[in-house]
Amino acid sequence: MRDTYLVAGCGISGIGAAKLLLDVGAEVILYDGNTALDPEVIKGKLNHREGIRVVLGELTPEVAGQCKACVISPGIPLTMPFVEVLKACQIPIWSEIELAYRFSKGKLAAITGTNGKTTTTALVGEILAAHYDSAFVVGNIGIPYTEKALEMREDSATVVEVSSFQLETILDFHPTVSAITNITPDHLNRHITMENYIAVKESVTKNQMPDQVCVLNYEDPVLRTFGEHLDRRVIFFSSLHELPEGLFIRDGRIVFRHDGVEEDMVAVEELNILGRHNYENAMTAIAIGWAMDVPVETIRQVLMRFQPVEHRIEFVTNKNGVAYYNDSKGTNPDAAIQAVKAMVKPTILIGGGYDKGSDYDEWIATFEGKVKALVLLGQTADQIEAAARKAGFTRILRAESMEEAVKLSAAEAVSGDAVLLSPACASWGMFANYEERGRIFKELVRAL
Ligand code: UMA
Repeated sequence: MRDTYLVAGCGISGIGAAKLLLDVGAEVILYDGNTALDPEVIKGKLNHREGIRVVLGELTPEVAGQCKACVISPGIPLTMPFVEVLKACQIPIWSEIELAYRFSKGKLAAITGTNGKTTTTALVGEILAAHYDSAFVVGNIGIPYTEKALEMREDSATVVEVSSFQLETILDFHPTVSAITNITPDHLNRHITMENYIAVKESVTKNQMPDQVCVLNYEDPVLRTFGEHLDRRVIFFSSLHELPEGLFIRDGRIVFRHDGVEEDMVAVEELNILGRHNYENAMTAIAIGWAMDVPVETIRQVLMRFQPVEHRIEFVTNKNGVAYYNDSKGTNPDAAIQAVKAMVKPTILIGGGYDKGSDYDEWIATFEGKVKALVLLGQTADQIEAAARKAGFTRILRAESMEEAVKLSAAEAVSGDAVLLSPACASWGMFANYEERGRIFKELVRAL
């Protein structure tokens, strides 16, 4: 008889997991709490027509009891009532990355951390692709690991971006190389305490062997202590201190000291990604690339040509000592929060656009001590201004067009500041799409 698996969540992880399971001959019960979903639409996303059932709303012990294991999507908290049903039936719960790991092959690098993991994952992906014939970039970055796992070979090299949500239910997940970029408070509504959140991030290395590499940020107090007591080959990187072993910046150049040798990697000025956080991302990627057996010269070449993703905290240019960033892809408050968090300089923020009914309070709460002025445009300008004033933020300017927003921002900025377009709203109404909005912003900035 074929094994039956419960796949919880019908988003991209759930569809990826179901496809993998069907491909290897299992039966799948796809479960989702949202009763408004259409089972036929869900089935239409799968690669098989047989062996699939869709259950929406409540999960009964009768259904749960038929399953060998439940593969859970990252967005589902373990406090959901159906998880209690699974526990009562003693059904093991696997993260979607756990399932993928069990079917994947080759070398695996896993990157987690609060910030910087997507850029680092993309950079490591390019480093791996430059050396390996078969390289994959998967995980929280947007391509479910389960979508690609069956394509992997013994000689493949994969980098997976892993979120704390995905790590909560790993069992045997065992990367060849692991990395934690940094840990600052995030997702505490889900993990409840900082201790839980830290423990879940640190678990990325829990199945590694003592001789396997874990890359950690020396400037993060939690990770420094963790690394100092960790029974692994720890490679620390530091943006502030010269380290006896590991990666650091000396005289504007990234240096890698290991096994008694000192490699001069690259001048930070030669990188297209800017800011201390990005130098940290570059150092993480170097350590991972090296631990994944990519020659140092190949890593160096990729570092010098790597470009940030267009419209995602993309550095545009420096004008009069002011750094301009295009984050037009920040089309919702969550994405825009990441952009504000990534800024290391006092920032003039351009926001506002089409109204999707979002709530801006959390976004505004991240401004503190960093955003010095807010330039608003578009349909949501009134609503954002009201929310900002309620939170005590008062340096607010209004613009009728992107041209005016860029001019106002340039006038407001002084040398050493940054100007960031990260609207937290869609572009519709003023632009065809976020790409057009970002391109126009960049043209206006360059013409200043
Ligand atoms: N659902 C339930 N019950 C719940 C919650 C959700 O049934 O209690 C159902 C929803 O009705 C929906 C499905 O679950 O049908 C959605 O599953 P999901 O939220 O896990 O979303 P996916 O589409 O599978 O995308 C997930 C990640 N999403 C989250 O972690 C919230 C994506 O990360 C990831 O790219 C993708 O898997 C592939 O690995 C996004 C993210 O926001 C980008 N990540 C967070 C972050 O980066 O901070 C962690």
